[in-house]
Amino acid sequence: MRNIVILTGAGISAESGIDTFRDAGGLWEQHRVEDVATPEGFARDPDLVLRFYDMRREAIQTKQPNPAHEALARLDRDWDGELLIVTQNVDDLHERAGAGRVLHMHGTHLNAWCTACDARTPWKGPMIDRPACPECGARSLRPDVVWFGEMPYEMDRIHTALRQADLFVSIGTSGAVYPAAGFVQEARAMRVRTLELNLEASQGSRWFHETRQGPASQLVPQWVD
Ligand code: BJW
Repeated sequence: MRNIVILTGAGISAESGIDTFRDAGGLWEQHRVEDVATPEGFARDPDLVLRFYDMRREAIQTKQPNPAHEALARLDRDWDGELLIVTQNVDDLHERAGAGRVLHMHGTHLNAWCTACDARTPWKGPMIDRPACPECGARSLRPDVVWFGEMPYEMDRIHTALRQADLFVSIGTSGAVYPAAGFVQEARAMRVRTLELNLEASQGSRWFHETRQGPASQLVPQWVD
């Protein structure tokens, strides 16, 4: 076995203290998805959306990687075959644990995106204060994240990695959001071995060759080491 693609979701960061979306008490119980995670919601009430992401960004900055992120960083360091960690998370805990081969398909809380000139620049200070774009000066910054109805990033690179993979591992994701939720079927169609590590059965569990249930901080180091 040479080539591994790993998909991670909010569940891998849950034990670092970052809220998931769809679990009890998760973000979608506190906020309406249509209001804070769609371009239409942003157009309707930008202040609400900018406050939501300022709050999320501040919270993420105070959190630390957990043993699951650390185990994947060890794997990334030691694995001399191809490896790609495709994360749906906007946090940077994979990188802070030391992983290098990470792709953020739903964007990152580290960047702002200027809707006037299309530049991605480091996100500095609360966006609710409407800082100017460092490239063009317009006050048109939004979080560099992918909302419903928008195209996730680097899909070509992900499809290529899946086509070349020997193993696809999904960690801490509910399998509720496409296209990520469809990767397991894509992998199976290419005869790639598939493994799910999640706290509980997910919407996609039935598609995996093997599923293991439990907290990521235990399951991921067990799988890696
Ligand atoms: C633990 C744990 C522990 C807890 N240890 N585990 C096909 C069919 C139907 C619909 C569609 C389709 N294709 C596209 C769609 C529409 C839509 C979609 O999927 N809708 C569904 C709701 C049905 N998808 C899109 O719109 C996507 N775009 C797209 O497809 O573009 C195509 C296009 C074509 C042409 C023109 C234009 C576009 C974009 C989706 C963007 C999602 N964005 C968000 C917000 C990102 C920014 C932010 O962070 O705020 O991404 S929504 C949110 O959900 C976030 C997440 O990345 C994503 C997935 O959530 P995740 O990570 O799975 O979290 P949870 O909370 O759902 O699950 C956590 C899991 O962890 C649970 O299972 C727990 O049990 C587990 N867990 N503790 C281990 N300790």
